[in-house]
Amino acid sequence: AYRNFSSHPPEKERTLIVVKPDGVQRRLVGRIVQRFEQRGFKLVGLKLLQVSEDLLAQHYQQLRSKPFYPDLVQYMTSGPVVVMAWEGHQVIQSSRKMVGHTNPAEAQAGTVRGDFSLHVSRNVVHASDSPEGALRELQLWFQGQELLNWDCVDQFITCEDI
Ligand code: IDP
Repeated sequence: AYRNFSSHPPEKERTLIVVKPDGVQRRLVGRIVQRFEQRGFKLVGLKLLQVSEDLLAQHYQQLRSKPFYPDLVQYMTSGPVVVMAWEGHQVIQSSRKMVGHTNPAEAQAGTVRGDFSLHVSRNVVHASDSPEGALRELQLWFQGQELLNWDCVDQFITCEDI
């Protein structure tokens, strides 16, 4: 396995991506999923859910004292979210780049936020920002058995060579 990467083996890193309520309501789920598939990442967890204020308080524990926190809670609980776990080489760093700047006005074209949003209070998507954050958030949003390990049917042709 990974014979073509002998000096730089790919890392099996995982991250949490959440399509926020505005993304679900605006029918952006498919296009966001498509970007991660197209990049070559592997989907290892996926569900639609209504977030509780308690889970959100844990997820955004570092923002609880911010003046915008009440609005953030209202936003994030305004409808269902799609929660995903994606796996692949440097997926945490790459997905932050794919998602773009927190403030869509600063986000580059080609990023999810830069292509689909205008305002920081409706910025469509969440992506974990560090290995520690990704681990913490995956454990918060997913039960262990909801994250699956699986192989490509064509792994001997393509998947090893991605
Ligand atoms: P991130 O989502 O890019 O990691 P954070 O600073 O962790 O950015 O902020 C979390 C979320 O809080 C943002 O994605 C956005 O939805 C919301 N947020 C951040 N700053 C503001 C603000 O100044 N006004 C309103 N909402 C904000």
